[in-house]
Amino acid sequence: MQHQNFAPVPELYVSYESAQKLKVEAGDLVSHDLTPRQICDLELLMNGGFAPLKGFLGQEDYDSVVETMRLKDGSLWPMPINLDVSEDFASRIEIGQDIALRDQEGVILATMTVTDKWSPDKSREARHVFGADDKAHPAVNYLHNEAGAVYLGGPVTGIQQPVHYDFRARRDTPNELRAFFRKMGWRRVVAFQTRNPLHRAHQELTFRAAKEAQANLLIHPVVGMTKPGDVDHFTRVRCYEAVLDKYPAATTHMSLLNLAMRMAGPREAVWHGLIRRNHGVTHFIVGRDHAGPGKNSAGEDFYGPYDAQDLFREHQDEMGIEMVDFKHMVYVQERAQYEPADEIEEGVTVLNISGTELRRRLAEGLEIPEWFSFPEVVKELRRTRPPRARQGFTVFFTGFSGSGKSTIANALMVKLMEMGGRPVTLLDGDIVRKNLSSELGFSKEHRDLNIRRIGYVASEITKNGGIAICAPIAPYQATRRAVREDIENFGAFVEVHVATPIEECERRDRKGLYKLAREGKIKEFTGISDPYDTPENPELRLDTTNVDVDNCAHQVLLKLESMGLIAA
Ligand code: PPS
Repeated sequence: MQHQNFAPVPELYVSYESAQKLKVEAGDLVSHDLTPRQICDLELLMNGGFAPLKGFLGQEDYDSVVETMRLKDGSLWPMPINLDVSEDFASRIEIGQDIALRDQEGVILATMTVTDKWSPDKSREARHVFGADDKAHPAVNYLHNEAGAVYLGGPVTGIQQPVHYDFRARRDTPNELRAFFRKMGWRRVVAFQTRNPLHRAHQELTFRAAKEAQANLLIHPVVGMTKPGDVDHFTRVRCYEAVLDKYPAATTHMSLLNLAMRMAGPREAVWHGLIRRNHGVTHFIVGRDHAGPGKNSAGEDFYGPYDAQDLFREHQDEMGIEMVDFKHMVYVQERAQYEPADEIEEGVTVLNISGTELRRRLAEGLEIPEWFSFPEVVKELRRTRPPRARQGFTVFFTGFSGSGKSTIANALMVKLMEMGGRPVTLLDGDIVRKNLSSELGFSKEHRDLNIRRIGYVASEITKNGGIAICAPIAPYQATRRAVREDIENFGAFVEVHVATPIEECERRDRKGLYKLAREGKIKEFTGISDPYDTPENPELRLDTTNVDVDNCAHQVLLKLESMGLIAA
């Protein structure tokens, strides 16, 4: 049986006076600007959430964690926590050098003494840690497409916590939570990890878990980084606050965890357990498919539904935290209450609304019954996710030069403006290159930068309820995917592959560029001397050969209509 251990966890911060001094000295060090994910990792390193880690992993610890889920001293630790940087930055760093770690505004949060520098085998990391080197897994995709090529490792000296302006009163370090539990006399605490809004079923299951473990309850949602496409944490926290009133007073506490999830299923569950243990928790709820990333590229689940529970159970004694199985709760209509699915007799009417069905109902503005969720929660979700026909969205055309992207995009824009209701912006390849990217050429790096800029503007337009129509070549699949992920946080991303064959584009040669490309006068020309990754699953594919522009634009409109983005 686990009981609360009230001793504080070690933090990596220096005293206030030393921090002031160190901050001034660190101003002269070479600086690394932390990515959003690294800021989350650093916060938990510094405040003891990742104890026993003392910094970003060195190479031996990394190898050992990747292959055996243990640090080289044998301590259980399932997740590599690395400071990934670019090759260019790494080439300027010597072993033994101190570097300053800055947040995105340039504030120095910590220094790190670099003890290790190496180029990791990312495919090996993906296979061991995430179970497959498959980019359908969000963390594998991150590893290959976002993370830098070189890892730096070494001990971290904490200067200050990352600043959070939102929900400050709801954020606690491990030692603050431990002190709170001590003050309240809570000796047994069961934590519930979540990245989703809580509905009645969750309330019921957490309530039951607390009763079963004879423990107080900690709702411990992740507000750092979750799965792309999740409900944003601002909305979720407002939803959690609404649900908190439904628990018996003084038995339940909510605290926000600034963790960057990896969606690594079984390993992630063990990681979550260790993090919660560091926060002074004695019990942890592990569900079916805990921290599951969804389907792999073959359409199958990455992990078995109970793999996470099995791995957790195997290690729980060593971790010092006990697992409470998540009960799948369903609503029994006859008795008007939630009950565990495995305790229900045959013949009763069981009601359930899946996550997908909930999203559909929100998107289409349909009823969400009171037995499923609390009216306050539904109200918050509806505020953030109005029906699709009132949300912003992006139509992203991609295809060869001369495929007809711009012409169709222009026709679509006019048709959408004729309908009215939302502002429409066209980000055509040529217009963008004139106004946003005039200094860029056509190397892979520059094309990526160009598409990222377009994606950024489109995501802002989408977020603010407008329609962005983009029409660049956008030849690289990974970049298109990254843009999709950014935009899907705010609204729909409709990829339209203008699949006019290269021969037809060259035959048309409207700008005379293909001729110049063939003559070698234009280098790196897409389709001639530079690659184009054909979109695998676009929302729509158009071939403009023998089809007029009006018809193509009309096909896009029909698609938008079928997706509920414009009213029929
Ligand atoms: S990219 O790859 O998405 O950044 O390209 P994009 O910004 O859409 O720019 C493509 C237009 O630039 C002209 N152009 C070239 N295209 C491809 N390869 C090379 N090397 C090149 N050099 C100039 C070309 O006119 C493209 O316009 P569209 O509208 O696609 O025909």
